[in-house]
Parts: sequence; structure tokens; C-alpha cells
Amino acid sequence: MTQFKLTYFNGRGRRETARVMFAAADVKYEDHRIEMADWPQIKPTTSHGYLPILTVDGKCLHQSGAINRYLAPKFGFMGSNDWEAALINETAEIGDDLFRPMAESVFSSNKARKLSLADIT
Ligand SMILES: N[C@@H](CCC(=O)N[C@@H](CS)C(=O)NCC(=O)O)C(=O)O
Repeated sequence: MTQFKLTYFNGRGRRETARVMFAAADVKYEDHRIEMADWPQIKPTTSHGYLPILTVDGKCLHQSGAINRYLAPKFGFMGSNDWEAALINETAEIGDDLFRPMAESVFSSNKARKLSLADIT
């Protein structure tokens, strides 16, 4: 059986779509949560310096969009035709547009930018 591990911070964020897919498909996975306080030590050990990371039988896949597009068809969540798949992709892109400033408001090293984003998120 395929061994899945999903690594992310101890919150919803960019892991949530994958987490919901695992739950809806009733597929077991290791839910690896990293505390923010530990992140500065862990970040340099990751390939891209970001989470989430999906590990599949020991192989690492980065980028939430790539992870979601890998899992969705595997678990039967890409609709039943090309048009439905396109609409699902459209919705995923909207979610990413909304999420990006929220993530920047947490992680940006530019304090002024962080504060301005905190106002809108
Ligand atoms: N394009 C990447 C962005 C990943 C990303 O920005 N992850 C944030 C959490 S939502 C992160 O790991 N931030 C840590 C940091 O910037 O040090 C993806 O979609 O996975």
C-alpha cells in the first residue's frame, strides 16, 4: 500500500485541500505537523524552503498545486469530463489567489508589507 505523509504547519492553510481529499477518499496518511517555533531549524533542510510537502513512498513532492493535482485524479476528484476538470482547476486558482496574501501576511520579512496585508486578510 502506498505510504503518504503530509508535512505542514500545525494549521489549515495550504495543506487543507490535500487533507480534505485524504479524508473524503478515506485514505490513511501520516499527518506531520511542524510547530512555527521549530521552522527556522527545519526550513534549510527542505528543498524549497516552503511547506506543504507530500511524501509518497519516501519521495517528496513540493508545491500545494502540484500536490493537489497529483491527489485529485488519483482519488477521483477531478470531475467526470474535461470541462468539469477545468472548472475545478479554476476554483483551485481562485483559492490560491485568496490564500497568497494571507500567507505573505504571516511569513513576509518586510514588516510594512506584512502589516498592510494583515489589514486586508
Ligand atoms: N507555492 C508554494 C508556496 C508555499 C508557501 O508559501 N508556504 C508557506 C506556508 S503557507 C511557507 O512554507 N512559508 C514558510 C516560509 O516562508 O518560511 C505552494 O503553493 O506550496
